Amino acid sequence: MNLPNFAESKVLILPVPYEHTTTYKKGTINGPNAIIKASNELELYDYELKSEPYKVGIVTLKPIIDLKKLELIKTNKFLIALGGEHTITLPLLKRFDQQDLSVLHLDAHADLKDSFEGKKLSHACVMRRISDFNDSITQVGIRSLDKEELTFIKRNKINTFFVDDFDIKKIVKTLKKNVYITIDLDVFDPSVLPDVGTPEPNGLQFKQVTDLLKEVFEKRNVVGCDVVELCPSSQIVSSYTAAKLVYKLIGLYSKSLD
Ligand SMILES: [Mn+2]
Repeated sequence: MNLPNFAESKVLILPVPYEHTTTYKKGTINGPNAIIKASNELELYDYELKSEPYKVGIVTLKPIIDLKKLELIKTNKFLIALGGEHTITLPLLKRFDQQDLSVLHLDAHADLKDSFEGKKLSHACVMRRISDFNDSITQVGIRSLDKEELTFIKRNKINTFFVDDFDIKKIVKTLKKNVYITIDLDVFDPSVLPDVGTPEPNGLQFKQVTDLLKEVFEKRNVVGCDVVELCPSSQIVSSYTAAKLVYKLIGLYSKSLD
C-alpha cells in the first residue's frame, strides 16, 4: 500500500508515557507502547465508517514526557496524545485558544478535587485545574466523586452527565463550536476495558462511546484529543480495545474532512 509522507499526513500520534501521581494500580507509563503495539492487529478497514482511516496519513512521533514541552507543541495536524496518566491533558489543552472551546471529558471520575495527596497537579485534580481557565466543561460517564466535587459541579455549572444520564443529543448540545476530547479509559465498563489505573464498575459500553464521538465529530469542530490511563497487563483485550478506539477517532476525524 502507498502511505502518505509526513507532509501529506494529517494525523499525529504522540506517545506521552508520563506517570508521576498514579495512586492505585501503576503502569500507565506502558500505555502508549501497548496501544501502538496492539494497533498492528487492527483491520485497516472500518466497516462502520466504510473507510480506511489510515489513508489520512498517520505519523507516530517520538514520546514526550515533559509537560512544559507538551504545552509548546505547534502543529496544524490533528494530534492524538496517548497517555500516560490524566495529568497530561492540562498542557495539551493549553495549546489551544480557549475562546469557543469546550472540553469533553469522558471518565468514571470527576477529577475535580482541588488537591489530592497534597498535590494540586495530579490525575485526580486535572479537570479542576482546567476549570481555572476554561469554564466550558462537559463530563460524561461519571460515577465516582466526593461531596466537595459535587458541590463544585453545582456551583460552577460544570455540565455533568453521570453514567445513568448518558444522552448523546443532550451532551452535544452543551458543547461550543470547537471541542477538545479527553478520554480516560476507565469511562468504559471494566468488562469492556479492565486494565486501567482506577477501575470503576457500571461503566459505558464501547458502542455508546463511539456513537457519542461520531455525533461530536459530525456536529462540532474537534481540535484534538487524548486517550489516557491505560495500565496494560498480560491480557491483551484492553490494549486492543484502546487501539480500536484511537483508530475510530482517526476515522471520524478523517471523515470530518470530506
Ligand atoms: Mn478516571
